[in-house]
Amino acid sequence: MINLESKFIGSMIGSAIGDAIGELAFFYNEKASLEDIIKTSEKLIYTDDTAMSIGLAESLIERRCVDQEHLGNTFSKYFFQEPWRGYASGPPTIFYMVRERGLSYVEASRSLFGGKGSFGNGAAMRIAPIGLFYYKSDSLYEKASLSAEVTHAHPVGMDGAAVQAYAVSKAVNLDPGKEFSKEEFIQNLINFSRTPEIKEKMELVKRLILEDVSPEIAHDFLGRSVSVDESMPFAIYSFLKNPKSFKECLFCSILHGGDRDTLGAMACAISGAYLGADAIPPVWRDKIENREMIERLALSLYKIVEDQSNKC
Ligand code: AR6
Ligand code: MG
Repeated sequence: MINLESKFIGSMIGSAIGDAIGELAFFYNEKASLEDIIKTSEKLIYTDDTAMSIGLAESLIERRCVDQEHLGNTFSKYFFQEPWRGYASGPPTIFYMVRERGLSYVEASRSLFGGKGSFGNGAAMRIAPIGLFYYKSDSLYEKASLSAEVTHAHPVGMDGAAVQAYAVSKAVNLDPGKEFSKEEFIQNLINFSRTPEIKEKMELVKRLILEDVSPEIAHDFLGRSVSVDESMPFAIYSFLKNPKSFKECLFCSILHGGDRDTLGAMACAISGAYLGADAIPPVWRDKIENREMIERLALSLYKIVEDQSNKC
């Protein structure tokens, strides 16, 4: 079994790399041209997915718990510092509402989209730190939904994020030196989910994997929008289709259309948590911006978990 530090780092840095390379794939959508541009790029630049994941990790480390107000403030701080990272409309709307109208983050989040809250994939794309921090905790679902609710209050937005966090935690617990049952992995996610929308999509992922359906067709079935029930399932599919290779998992997740940066961030958070940091091509790791900071955050999360000094 590889060490847990490597799994924590692999998940956090892997997700950042998946995000950055996924974003490039919007412009270079063939494997060869994408590999060329990665080679010639000096730096890999991540998007809002990783900016928010960094915020989530920092808040967990500082508060040792999911503290919604602190978490919202941390997200907001990074948004106002770097608003160009590619945020969709929801989170910034919340940050302005809190700043200008004095609402709490959860009140603002619940008011979006006609009072239904967001079911975008923005809570799932950033959730690796929760999957790591609570990787052996019974309260993972509750913590994941609390972290999601700050910006994504729709039940499907929270459920999709919780299932993505659970996939990361399962991947941490698995030994990459041994075979695992894909059917059992996906069945665990089905049992963990709490909305019919996500459960149904996870059932579909199970069929697509067991019947060895190609990525093109799988993506047609699962959907290509930014809603979490149409993107997170394809990230799970991409991991299960390529469990032994970080690189192939990434290419599968981002080269078939859809919300490429976020698909890369989600699929690679799981792959990195399973395979560990050494499975990531070293040149990619060297090129990702803020590598040291992200890896330091992953190690701090690990230390808190191992010392059992998390407050809840
Ligand atoms: N009703 C209708 N449409 C909705 C609803 C709803 N309840 N919820 C979400 N949408 P948002 P995110 C649609 O704005 O999830 C970035 O590029 C709506 O069209 O909460 O943080 C990231 O990198 C809305 O604009 O943002 C991700 O790729 C959209 O879903 C992506 O955007 C996104 O929801 C995630 O953004
Ligand atoms: Mg993004």
